[in-house]
Amino acid sequence: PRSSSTFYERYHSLEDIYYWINRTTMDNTDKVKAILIGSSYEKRPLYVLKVQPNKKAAWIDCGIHAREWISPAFCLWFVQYKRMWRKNRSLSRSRWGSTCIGVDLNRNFDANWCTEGASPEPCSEIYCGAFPESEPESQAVANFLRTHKDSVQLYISIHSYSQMLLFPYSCTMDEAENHSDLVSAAQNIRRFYRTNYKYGAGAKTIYLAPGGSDDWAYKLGIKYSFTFELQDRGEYGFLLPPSKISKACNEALIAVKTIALKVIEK
Ligand code: ING
Ligand code: ZN
Repeated sequence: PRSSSTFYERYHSLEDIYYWINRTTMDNTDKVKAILIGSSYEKRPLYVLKVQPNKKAAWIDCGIHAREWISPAFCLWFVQYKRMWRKNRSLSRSRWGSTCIGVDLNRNFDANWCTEGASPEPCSEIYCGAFPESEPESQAVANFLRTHKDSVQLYISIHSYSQMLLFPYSCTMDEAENHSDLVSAAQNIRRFYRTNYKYGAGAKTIYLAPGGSDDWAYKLGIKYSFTFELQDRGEYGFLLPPSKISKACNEALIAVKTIALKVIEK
């Protein structure tokens, strides 16, 4: 996944929204505060959510009309958006004149750069940047790997979520030249997991995504190149609670060990 957790792509009962308000404020005591400002005719509490407390503020209300379901959904989406940033923070001007922030660093590498599965529009969540390695972050990674490519035999990029082990290619539907090796490495890992992980070439397993770091590293000559999508499968999505960190990390650790052993053995 790349934009939002599935929770925000559904409508919720009032009871669920109260629960969400509670959790959002508890998990972000520094950024979000709930202020009780009254109650409805039917005696249900009315809350203001104060986000990123500042002197100057804007008021947004949602749900004044009950049948306009998309309206409260927007308020949840809006509050969530502030901490659901994906891209880096660079400024660029869109064709339409508006200024948008951020390049998707995992679309900014030189692997079928900015073809289908990426966007040339600066406001997009999958904006590829003005040219390959236009961003200091992707440049730094690429420079380091170029310098050290003879000693680096394994490239791993960690993302979340969805519980998957992905390998080249994501930038084209073509099969990697050592596809069967990559498959058997991934299968090997799965045997040690109790949690179920899907695996496969990126483009065929999730979606076409050019300009990704693992494809670029592969093309550079690092024949074992993986993207891990860690836990979970969408229950908490990007906001995996602290109590689940150790399980998610221990799994990833086993995976890294397993792959590393296999690569060294070659
Ligand atoms: N997923 C990756 C993304 O950038 C990916 C999937 C893997 C794309 C490898 C390209 C190459 O969309 C997440 N979670 O960001
Ligand atoms: Zn990611």
